Amino acid sequence: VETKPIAICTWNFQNATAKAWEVLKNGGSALDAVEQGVMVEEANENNQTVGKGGRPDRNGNVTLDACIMDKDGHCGAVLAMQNIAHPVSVARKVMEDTPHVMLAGKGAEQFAYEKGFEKVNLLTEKSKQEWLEWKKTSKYKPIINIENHDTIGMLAIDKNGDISGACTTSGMAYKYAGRVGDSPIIGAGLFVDNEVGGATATGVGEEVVRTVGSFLIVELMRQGKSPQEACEEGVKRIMAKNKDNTDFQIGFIAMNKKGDTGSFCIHPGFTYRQYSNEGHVNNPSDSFIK
Ligand code: SD4
Repeated sequence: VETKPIAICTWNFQNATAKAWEVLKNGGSALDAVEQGVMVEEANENNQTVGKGGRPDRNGNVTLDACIMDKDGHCGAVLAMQNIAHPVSVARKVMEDTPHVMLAGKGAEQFAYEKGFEKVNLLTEKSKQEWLEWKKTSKYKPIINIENHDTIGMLAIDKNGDISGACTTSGMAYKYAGRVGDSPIIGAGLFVDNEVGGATATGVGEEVVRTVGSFLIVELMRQGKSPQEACEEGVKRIMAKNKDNTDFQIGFIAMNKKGDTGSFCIHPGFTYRQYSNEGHVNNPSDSFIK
């Protein structure tokens, strides 16, 4: 297989993808590229769905979910972790420095401190004020493509042809305390098999978990489907379980070993950013509902 360095991510996160591309161009690994790439959004306080600045749960606590997966199928994840600015990096430490795959809540936070991560306040004034406003009615309804869907999932191939992926989010705004979505669940929000390709998701995580979406897409590619065809099937599987409800968004992106990419979503509006030697583009995704 001819090697084709490439980085893609959910949505139009240009700075994050540019960072991943810089790592790849300098000969870095796909693992470093996806970690450093998504860290850009974790640090971006204006992104209210990832890292610092993320919207809190209904109690006003920002709780973060993230995972990472490498070319050897090693993976690490943190679930509902508070007070740490870069959950993806903690997830990587879980992968590299522990015999475990997932650490949750206080345990994850404690582990992060032991690894030298600083305690930071993740709740910005803007997210706090919006939460206080939300509390007046406490009505929870995800708004398609606007409120709740800016999780970053990223996939990369490096100069050796190896694939890695990462996914990081603050989850659904005003979720129940302790709620965990798809993003840190290996196989749901992210899956990489270096022999085949990778996939990652954004949108209403419960639906992605129910169908183990990213694993499904990688397995469909293993069986011969293109990344595009596999993403379409992934969304159709979800829609088959939601015949009377299209009131939510899901977006999948996928990449195979050759560096071919694809995406599919429920509602128009989802895009994915792509950097490779062929250029830097924001690809519009085809959608189930036209
Ligand atoms: C979740 N998939 O926690 C995430 C939400 C998301 O942009 O994609 N937000 O369910």
